[in-house]
Amino acid sequence: METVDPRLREITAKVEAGERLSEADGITLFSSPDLNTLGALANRVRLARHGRACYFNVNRHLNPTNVCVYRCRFCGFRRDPGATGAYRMSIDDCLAAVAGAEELGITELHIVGGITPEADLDYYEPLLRALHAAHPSLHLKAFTAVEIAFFCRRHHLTHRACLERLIAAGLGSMPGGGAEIFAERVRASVCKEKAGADEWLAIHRVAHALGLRTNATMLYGHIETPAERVNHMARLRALQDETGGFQVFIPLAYHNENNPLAGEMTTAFDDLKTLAIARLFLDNFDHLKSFWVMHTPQLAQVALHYGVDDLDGTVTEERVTAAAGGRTAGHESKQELIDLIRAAGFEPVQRSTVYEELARY
Ligand code: V47
Ligand code: SF4
Repeated sequence: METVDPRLREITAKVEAGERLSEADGITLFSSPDLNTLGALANRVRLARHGRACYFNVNRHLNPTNVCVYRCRFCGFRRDPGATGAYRMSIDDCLAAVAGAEELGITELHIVGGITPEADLDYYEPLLRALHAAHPSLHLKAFTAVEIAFFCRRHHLTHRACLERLIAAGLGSMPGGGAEIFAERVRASVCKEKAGADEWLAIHRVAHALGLRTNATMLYGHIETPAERVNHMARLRALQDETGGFQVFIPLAYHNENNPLAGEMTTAFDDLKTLAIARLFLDNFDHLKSFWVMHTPQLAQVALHYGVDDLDGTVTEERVTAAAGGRTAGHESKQELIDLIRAAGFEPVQRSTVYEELARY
């Protein structure tokens, strides 16, 4: 019995010849049920790039405020100003949350928050300076391009001037959030207030020009079509051709609790397929991350065989996924991460935020 989808033969040949996949190829891959052939191909690409290494870091998240004046329909994290459960941490609250980080082996703080005039540069600049002064060895990975766009509007700054100020205050790199799906049709429906695709990409372009490494995400599994997922990746690939500044691509699986969109959750089949296609399509991205908090540690282990080479980190106190129903959004210890990588047949490599190797286990 024929088990290989014949349409994948041509695509396999292209990948093996080092030829770039077209958007049409990407759409074909999404329409194929042949996950094993797709996964095996993505795994070959992954092994050629990284061998059996699986990267992780020891980090914690800091979400200084959940107050947000935007209303993304997939978001369970945001609160209206003054609503029950709304918070904004003071600088002292943030310092207290991060106290003792070095003793716990933490090397990175991932800082993102809601969009509110109460958390503009007048709030964040002193916060970064205070964190940097108290913890000079901690890498501050902070602010999605959506937050940067908001700071620029509020303070009448260019993207460059805003990023320069934040770098001077201690910013070390930028996370990849806020990208969602670039297609205007989707943004108009699920996140119409936030910075659009062009501005998201423009901010990352400037960040790269200033020497900041950045990450890129895609929030999938809601109202987008396969073609819109592929086009999202194509736009990232084009910018990466220009700058080379992206470190990693992170597909984020939509979670459906406490948010107005109330869609279906993604299936493991779709998660693995999306990761494998990303590995094949984004030929100029070094790393592919399964954010285990969203995919679950169990699926993240399997994903290591479908193109993934990075499991993010220990992720202490992540709140965005938890708010939307993530059951694993707590804290995975370093030893637990090492054990689950080993059990999947890979070699745990602790990395810094910018992918320097810190230890191999
Ligand atoms: O921008 C919001 C997404 C992002 C939901 O750069 C949701 O290393 C799923 O960007 N279901 C924040 N996702 C998280 C993020 C991230 C996470 C880990 C590592 C990195 C990195 C970046 O989470 C938001 C949005 O795209 N999100 N609501 C939801 N219901
Ligand atoms: Fe606000 Fe971010 Fe939630 Fe959108 S995803 S509503 S910008 S906190």
